[in-house]
Amino acid sequence: MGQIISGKELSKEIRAQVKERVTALKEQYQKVPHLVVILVGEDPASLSYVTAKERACLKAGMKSTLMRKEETITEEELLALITQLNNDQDVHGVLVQLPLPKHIDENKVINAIQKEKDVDGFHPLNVAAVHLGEKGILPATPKGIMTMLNSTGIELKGKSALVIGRSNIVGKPVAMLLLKEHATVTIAHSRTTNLKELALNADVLVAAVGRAHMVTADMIKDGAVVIDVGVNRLDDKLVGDVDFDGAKEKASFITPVPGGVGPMTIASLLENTIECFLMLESK
Ligand code: L34
Repeated sequence: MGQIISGKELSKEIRAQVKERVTALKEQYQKVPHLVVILVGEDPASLSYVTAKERACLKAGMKSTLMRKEETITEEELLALITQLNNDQDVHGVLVQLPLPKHIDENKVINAIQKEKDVDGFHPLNVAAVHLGEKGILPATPKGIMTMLNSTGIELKGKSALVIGRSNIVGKPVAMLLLKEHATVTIAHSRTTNLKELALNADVLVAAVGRAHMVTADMIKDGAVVIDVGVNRLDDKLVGDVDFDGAKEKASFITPVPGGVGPMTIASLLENTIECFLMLESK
């Protein structure tokens, strides 16, 4: 049976480190990092994620503002709000929780956030940095995944890694980060015809599709490291993209849902907020 990589425990350690760094920053700059999170609409899952982000900020000694906007906010109004936050010296990070309502162009909104305040790492300039292997803000979920992989002590160099899912938020960036660590990376997606074959060859498998239990035990190579990014509601229960109970018998390491990648996303966001603070304040 594989070992469980507890995002819950690992994120606690990171958050304690963040808290210490915030104390030191407060001493040095007479202020603390301030994250502003914008939530448009009433989606209960999104609300629970942004509430968790706010709580984590406050617990780490940072300043946090949650701005809730009606579903009917126009793109123009949202862009104007972002401009205002870009110009606000008291704000170090701006996060617009996704998804946005259909009448708003997500790319336009992401592009509007000042690069140095882009705590999500979604701005094209930060995306480019990841692709070029340069320094930039890493998106929180991929960053958390790499921290989890790192915590196992396994060597990624030369390993075959399969990323299932090609989203801009998770699949694409995590593939680039695995590549940077010298893994041989394959990206599978909804049109992939030989998923099982690819999966059975993978030493590291990252499932980021958003389909409950789509990765089953028979698809997992013995001793593989399995990272489950899915957060799906199935019969009122929270489950991942991986059939955990079956998969854990074959994996060497596996992340649970809940308590896996989700908490690591939040811990990485706090780290990013400090990075943004430093970029803005040490100019
Ligand atoms: N802009 N939009 C922006 N940035 C992000 O980084 C996100 N994401 C994704 C959705 N939209 C975003 C998140 O914050 C997904 N996501 C996220 C964050 C935290 C958790 C899950 C998804 C999380 O903490 N999950 C808990 C369970 C929470 C529950 O009970 O609902 C877990 O243990 O997995």
